[in-house]
Amino acid sequence: MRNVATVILLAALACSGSLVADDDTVVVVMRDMAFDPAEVTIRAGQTVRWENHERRQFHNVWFRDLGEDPHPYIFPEEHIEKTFDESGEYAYVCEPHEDRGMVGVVIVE
Ligand SMILES: [Cu+2]
Repeated sequence: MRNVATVILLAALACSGSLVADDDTVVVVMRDMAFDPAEVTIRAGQTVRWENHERRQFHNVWFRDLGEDPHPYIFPEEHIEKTFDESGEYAYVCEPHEDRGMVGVVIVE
């Protein structure tokens, strides 16, 4: 029974591009050399969690415009989180795959 529930949960996750882990966390999936969804809109104080759902490929998240250093690589089944306290548009890239279009933006209202 538990396995059935797990399968249903995984199917639900696979079908939804964007999901909310809880009221204060929005999930962006890294898969197929892309951020999904590439654009998320959140409220100030909410957290974005980037989850790597690739089978083998690593990625990272780099808010270059903020003057930050690139985050270390995030490998499959790993994730990172970042909380946004001020409204604005925060563009980011995956440093090793920016030239393949792996870019995203967090809009904080
Ligand atoms: Cu990447």
